[in-house]
Amino acid sequence: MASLPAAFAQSAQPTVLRMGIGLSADSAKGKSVEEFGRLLSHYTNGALKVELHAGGKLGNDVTMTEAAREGKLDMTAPDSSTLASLDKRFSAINYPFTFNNEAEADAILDGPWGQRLLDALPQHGLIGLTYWENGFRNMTNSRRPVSNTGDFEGMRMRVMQNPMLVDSFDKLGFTAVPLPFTKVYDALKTQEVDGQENPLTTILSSRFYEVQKYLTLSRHVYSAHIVLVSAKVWNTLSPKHQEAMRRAAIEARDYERALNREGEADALGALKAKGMVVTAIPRADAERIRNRLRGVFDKYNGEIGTGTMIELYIELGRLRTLGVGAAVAAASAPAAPTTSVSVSAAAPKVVLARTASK
Ligand code: TK8
Repeated sequence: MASLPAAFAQSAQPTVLRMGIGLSADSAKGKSVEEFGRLLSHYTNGALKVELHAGGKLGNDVTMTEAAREGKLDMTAPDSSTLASLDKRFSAINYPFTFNNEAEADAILDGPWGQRLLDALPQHGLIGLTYWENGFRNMTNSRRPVSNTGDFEGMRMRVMQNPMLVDSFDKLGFTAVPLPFTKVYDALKTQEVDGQENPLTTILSSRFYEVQKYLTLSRHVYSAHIVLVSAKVWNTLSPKHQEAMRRAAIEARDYERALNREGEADALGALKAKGMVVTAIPRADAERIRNRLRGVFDKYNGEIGTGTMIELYIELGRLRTLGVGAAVAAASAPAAPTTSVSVSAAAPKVVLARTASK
């Protein structure tokens, strides 16, 4: 090998990008990292490869993001809420009962609003390629069926490491316990916390049903995973390879979202079959919850910047006026009538008036 010209040696030796994720290899996310790797290898004629390290083996969302910033990890895909420590605007994605359906989330995150947040990352040592779906979050707990906001009282609830979420859950009567995802299963098992909240696909792929009896279909927060590359690594790649990375990440995004969405309906059936007792938060409670959170929103609107929030609500108002996602949401509503996916939130109403007056 040593006698080969450098160019030959290089083409024979692919660059391997190590990508760490918190979810398991058989989650929609894990499968989509594999798909991303296949596409990337294809578009770079085998020059770039991706190596998946799933199940939190390389750390949690916060520590893997830090490692990527330092150039010690090539890629990761944390829940975007954890990036609020770098840029507070990331919290805006996770305001409870803000997106009515997946189509709205896609339009916002893939549009100029989502892009502006990605554009803020290079100054923090990260390249944000695109948003993948984590999904609408639902609650589980080991104590009792939850079917209205009164049932939240006193329950110790694990939440993601994001101050807006901690404040929101506290305000609703829970005792919010921020923990990295990698600690959740054990914390539930030892009853250090009573409950957690995640998309149905994660509750299934992370086997939370083994340690949680009650599932509440609440769809209270939409959350996204963000595909990150260490800027230190990115800067060593040729423009052609950078382009291939973006293209592969976006194509894998569409694959991941489709897989996650298909998986959601199946996951509900599977969780029931595992013996989980399923309840739902009625539609009217969502409105009440948002009203109770006004003070929290006021605080974070200030931190995030009201301009960013208004732009978000104007865009949501525009999408609702156009009926984006309405048909999809109706078609994908779970069987039980009380598990409706669509919730009209207090704040966007104001926005509809704004949009209408344009
Ligand atoms: C996995 C996490 C997970 C998220 C959470 O690393 O922390 O609850 O929903 O998907 O990103």
